[in-house]
Amino acid sequence: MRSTLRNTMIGLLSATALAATPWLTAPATATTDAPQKKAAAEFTDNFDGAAGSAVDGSKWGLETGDNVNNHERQYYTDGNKNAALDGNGNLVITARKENPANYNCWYGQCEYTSARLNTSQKFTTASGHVEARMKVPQGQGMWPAFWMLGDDIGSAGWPNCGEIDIMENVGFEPSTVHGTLHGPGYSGEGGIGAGYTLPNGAKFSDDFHTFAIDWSPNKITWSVDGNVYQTRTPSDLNGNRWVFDHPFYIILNLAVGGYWPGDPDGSTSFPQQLVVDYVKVTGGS
Ligand SMILES: [Ca+2]
Repeated sequence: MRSTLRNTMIGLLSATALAATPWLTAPATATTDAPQKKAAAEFTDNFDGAAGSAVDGSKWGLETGDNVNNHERQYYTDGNKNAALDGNGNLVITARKENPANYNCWYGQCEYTSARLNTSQKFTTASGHVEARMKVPQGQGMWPAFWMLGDDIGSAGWPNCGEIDIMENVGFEPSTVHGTLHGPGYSGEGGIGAGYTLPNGAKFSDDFHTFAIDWSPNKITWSVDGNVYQTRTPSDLNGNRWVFDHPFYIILNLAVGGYWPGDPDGSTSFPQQLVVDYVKVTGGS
């Protein structure tokens, strides 16, 4: 996402997770000291469930609030307000032009609602095949993303914790997605990445596609529908530090507006939907 929801994340962690579970502040020595004894980290959510129900709380947490870091325009809500199962095996993250509860954003009264989910405190991995199958929305100002942040963001901060953007799409580029690494010395506009463009002017919003990384020590490759379009190793970082050697958690969100996509305009229809068939991780560690 080229930046993080730091204000909300820190608020969420300190106010909720850390207060409720003080053991989280202890070093995770049991897992990090004996990786050879640990089973491969696996994660699957096929988003099966009744229409309208919220996501599985054992797998996902919802981040709430606004995000001034990217100048995003939406307010992220909790429960099933903007992230719900559709009853057909999909998670639907819906961005609406509304403000039903007097939500306050960095720019004043919020203009939009949406949702942002993560597996922080629930699932992390430091390698493996990380994949989602999804159909993105289409419209000026839309910014769907499937990405990962280093689990040590609370102590190391961003970008030292590392950020792996598996898939980002901005509304003014309907045929292209981006995969990017952010870390110390290569964050924000300096992120290391590449784009993948569908042939013949096809739009990503026309159909479902799979977006994945294959992540091993000192190497990450990105693919769309199995087509590898980018490989990154420490030699790509211009002498900067590779920070993708520790556990990361997964994030799914649909941002509205911001520095990169620009804001919605008269051509943008609402509601907009990011439809996710599944998220899975195999061969993780
Ligand atoms: Ca599914």
